[in-house]
Amino acid sequence: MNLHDEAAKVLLGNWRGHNTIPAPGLYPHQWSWDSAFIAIGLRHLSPLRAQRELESLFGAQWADGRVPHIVFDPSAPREGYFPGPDFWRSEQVNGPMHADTSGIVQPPVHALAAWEVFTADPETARRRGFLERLYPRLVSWHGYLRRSRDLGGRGLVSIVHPWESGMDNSPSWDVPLQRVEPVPAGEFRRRDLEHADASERPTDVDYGRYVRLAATYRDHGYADRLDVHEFAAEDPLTNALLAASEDALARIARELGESPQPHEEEVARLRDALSLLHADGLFHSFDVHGGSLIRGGSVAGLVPLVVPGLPQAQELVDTATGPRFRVDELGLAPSYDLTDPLFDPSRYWRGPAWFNITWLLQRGLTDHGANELARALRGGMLEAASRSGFREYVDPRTAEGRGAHHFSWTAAVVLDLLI
Ligand code: 9WN
Repeated sequence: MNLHDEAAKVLLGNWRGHNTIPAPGLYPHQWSWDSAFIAIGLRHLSPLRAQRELESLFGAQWADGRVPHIVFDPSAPREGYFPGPDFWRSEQVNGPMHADTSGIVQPPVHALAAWEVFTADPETARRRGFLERLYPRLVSWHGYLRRSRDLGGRGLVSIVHPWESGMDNSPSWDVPLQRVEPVPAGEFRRRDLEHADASERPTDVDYGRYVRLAATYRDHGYADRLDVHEFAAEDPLTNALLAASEDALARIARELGESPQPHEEEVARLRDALSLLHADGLFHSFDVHGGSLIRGGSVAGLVPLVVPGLPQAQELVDTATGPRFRVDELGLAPSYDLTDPLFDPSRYWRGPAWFNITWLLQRGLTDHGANELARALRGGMLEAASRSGFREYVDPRTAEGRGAHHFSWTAAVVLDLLI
């Protein structure tokens, strides 16, 4: 089988009727930013399914506009993933008729995906009213982030849980997490370790802190007030993807005969606000409680390359190709600075290369005219996916596979790169 057909097999094998799971076993439900990347690949196999992927996610949107990070599949075992629906108790906020979901969010890459899905088959999308129905929901999603998550009052979105970054155990969170008292490991049961090697996952202490933060949020009715959240960070990846998604909303608005202007203004505003996070050749998260930048080497700091017209783009290219990331040589983006003692090539977001992030960088580099480097990343991703067999992440130095097998967004970005 060639790489295209193998990728299609992974993606179609993970389809569950209305949406795609990230991977069998470890992730048996629908995840928010996974669905966006999945839709970007799936549009090449079935534009209709790609539309449904996003529609099913937004079908579980909360009344306040938030798009939950997990939508639980009622036909999957209730205890198959921890923390499951009995932990999050979303029905206490949304009522029993609403889908069971988590109460936190993930990076807002959905409008960007919606536009890409539309372009794959505008005729079917127009006939089905795909953008007409999704546009107000996307606007309300961004409105939630802008309105309820500017916890630092600086015009940037704060994430309130490491899971919201999508980069759960990134070393960026080590310092702010020190303030959080972990729930003892005996008080919850980790289901992830039934499917993945413990040396490639977060530690029990990490999990204890994740559980504490999520339970506190839940016990306050998912209220977004700084005194509820012990963890609050203005993350460059979240804010950069919001800007890129606002740019996509401007295109969507134009297609629908609406004014793109509010979205264009929002892109410009976020581009300026992001400069608050810029130092030493890349962007950093800002620890709202600590009142300072978390200086380190997370690849999240390179993701602002996806922001159109970013003034610091050349600096980011220099950092990406310098000793800390060596993306030109590796063809992949390590999730953490290779030269930092905290770099770990196998442990999740502390070093391994991930395909969605490398895809975003490749896209941003193309937009900023760094075509040769973008081509190197394309080649690196295709080779690593083929060699590892669509694993969740890989050792950035050897492309040896790590984490889950048959991982959906790995297959999705491969399909997108091949077409
Ligand atoms: C918690 C599904 C998700 C991704 C995240 C990744 C991982 C979950 C977990 O898997 O997180 O949300 O159980 O570890 O870190 O980026 O969306 O693929």
